[in-house]
Amino acid sequence: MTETGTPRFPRLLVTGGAGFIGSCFVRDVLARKDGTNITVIDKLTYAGNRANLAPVDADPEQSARLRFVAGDIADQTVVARFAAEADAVVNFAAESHVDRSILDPEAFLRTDVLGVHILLEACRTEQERARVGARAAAPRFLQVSTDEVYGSVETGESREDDRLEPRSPYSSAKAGGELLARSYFVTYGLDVVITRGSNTYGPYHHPEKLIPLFVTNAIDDQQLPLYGDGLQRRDWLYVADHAGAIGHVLDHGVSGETYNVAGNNERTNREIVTALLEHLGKPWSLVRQVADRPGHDRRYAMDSSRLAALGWTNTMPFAQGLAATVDWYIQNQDWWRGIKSGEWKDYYQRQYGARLAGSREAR
Ligand code: NAD
Ligand code: TDX
Repeated sequence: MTETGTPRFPRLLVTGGAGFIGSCFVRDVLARKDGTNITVIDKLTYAGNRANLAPVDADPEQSARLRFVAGDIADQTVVARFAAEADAVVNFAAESHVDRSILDPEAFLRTDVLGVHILLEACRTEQERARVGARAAAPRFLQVSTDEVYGSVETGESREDDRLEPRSPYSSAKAGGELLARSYFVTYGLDVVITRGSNTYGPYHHPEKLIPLFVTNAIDDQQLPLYGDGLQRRDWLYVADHAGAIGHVLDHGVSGETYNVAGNNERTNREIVTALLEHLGKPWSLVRQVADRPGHDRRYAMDSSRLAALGWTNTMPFAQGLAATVDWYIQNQDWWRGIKSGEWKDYYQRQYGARLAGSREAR
């Protein structure tokens, strides 16, 4: 947003806007009621859910400023059409789950690398149109990346200029996507900014990920499959803080720069599970120690002073965010029970069947 209250980018193309973080970004930007119009392109994979935008549909003023396109970012025709009408492109679209990338990596390359390439090419076409006067300015491109591109960080905190050492098919594909985005800044002078966010949690989080999986399983008194010793460490960031930081970088980020978005809430997985069970009033005996994730990154931690210098700080205290998240899952059971059916059952069996059969009580 500019100082006059008018949006810097009045027409946004938001890819992956029906997913967890993308839908939060769309809901929050439209709720500002500053006149921003958003086109969402989302393939509606197993992780995408049109219902994540229901709060927008419920308000006629907001829904009039949202256009939803069911489409693939790797589809050049769809992307070109909507990039032509956008002042900025914010790319949330991705295959995002590490465990699925271990089971089946190919979809990750297609969306997280090739999809980014198609989006960048569409922006490059628009840059050329701007050069010949067919539009006012080239679109800005924001690539949503992840702390996982640094790989496992045993001590200290990753800074933006550190080496990228991704270790899973997911994080390697994400690193490929963001390096490609950076190359379009260097090579073609495209206006590119990149964010690397920490492990994000909050409402509308697909129940395949640690926090929503364990909360929804525990509500049903189902076993909680903790990988290995459970002493892996993650830095947790509330979803509205992550979406807000992305909006801040979109508006204020320096072209060509990358910004870490840390949560500054480092916890072991065991600490997370203990807190969830406590809030739900459920026993630790639900927790099973299962075979570890292959190549499991032990720890992520980032320094986000560059983002702080740009004027952004998180606002959600961790205990409050976690409590609000657990309560949301208690109150929105239709949302996740719908997801935990159909394809989900096959996935769950593939991912956890043998693991749980060979599990032992977690001490
Ligand atoms: P998500 O899996 O919940 O949502 C991804 C969305 O992208 C879904 O709506 C899906 O339908 C859509 N999508 C997938 N492939 C597509 C394609 N080819 N074309 C169009 N749409 C497609 O993911 P999320 O947790 O909301 O993550 C959003 C972004 O943030 C991702 O780029 C992810 O790598 C990154 N990120 C996530 C976290 C986290 O903890 N969740 C942390 C840091 C960064
Ligand atoms: O069943 C489980 N048991 C378990 O012990 C699951 C699903 C996870 N875990 C562990 C693995 C990790 O140490 O919990 C931790 C968190 O796992 P995930 O929720 O799968 O997240 P992670 O692998 O850390 O990746 C997340 O953060 C960075 C997002 O899924 C990525 O999209 C993001 O880039």
